Amino acid sequence: MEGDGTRKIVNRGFRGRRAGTAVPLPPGQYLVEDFPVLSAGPTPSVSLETWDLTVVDVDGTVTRRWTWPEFRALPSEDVVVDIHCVTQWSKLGTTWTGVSLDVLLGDIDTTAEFALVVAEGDYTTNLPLADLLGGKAWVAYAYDGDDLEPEHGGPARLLVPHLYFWKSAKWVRGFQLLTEDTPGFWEAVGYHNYGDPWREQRYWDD
Ligand SMILES: Nc1nc2c(c(=O)[nH]1)N[C@H]1C(S)=C(S)[C@@H](COP(=O)(O)O)O[C@H]1N2
Ligand SMILES: [Mo]
Repeated sequence: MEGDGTRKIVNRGFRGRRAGTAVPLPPGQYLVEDFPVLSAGPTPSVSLETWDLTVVDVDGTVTRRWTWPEFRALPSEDVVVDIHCVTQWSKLGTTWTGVSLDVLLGDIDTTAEFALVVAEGDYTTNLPLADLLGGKAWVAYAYDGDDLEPEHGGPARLLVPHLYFWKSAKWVRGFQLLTEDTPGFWEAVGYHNYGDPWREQRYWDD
């Protein structure tokens, strides 16, 4: 009897997906099959010779720094995640390779509760440190098994799929750890400070 019950549940889920009713999509989003490019400015040309990734602690000291070869030598993982842009497109089942923020920030002893993510150009974005930890965020350097293309943030970008995709800073270069939250590029001009797509936190008042 137990075996029969299990089989029924599996079959129900299978039929639901085939009928297109079981695809999870946050409110107000629509599906895309292509991969749109959204950048506030031009795609920077980044030299791997001078590239580094730094973590700056609350007192301004550089507590961690990796060159490109050092970063690439860190343990990485493949992740398959759904991404949700605030301009309402969502893309399901995207495949990335990157280094977990648990690896990058894991053993840092800090009083910080927030981070300002800093990218090439003037792009920044803020989030609670807790949203970078616990298997929720990566610095990704490959998409679908290939080097990350420059327009999508190559050589490396932040990937924080549980928040709107503007939090996933392309061309990421560092993390400024903070005791007090500081709005980033989009958060300062009207986009939601946290940006949870499932609660449709698009703008300040949402
Ligand atoms: N440095 C940087 N990162 C960025 C952006 C940007 O303009 N500059 N745009 C954000 C926004 S609004 C989105 S939706 C995604 C788009 O990533 P994609 O171009 O790879 O689709 O990158 C985010 N990260
Ligand atoms: Mo976006």
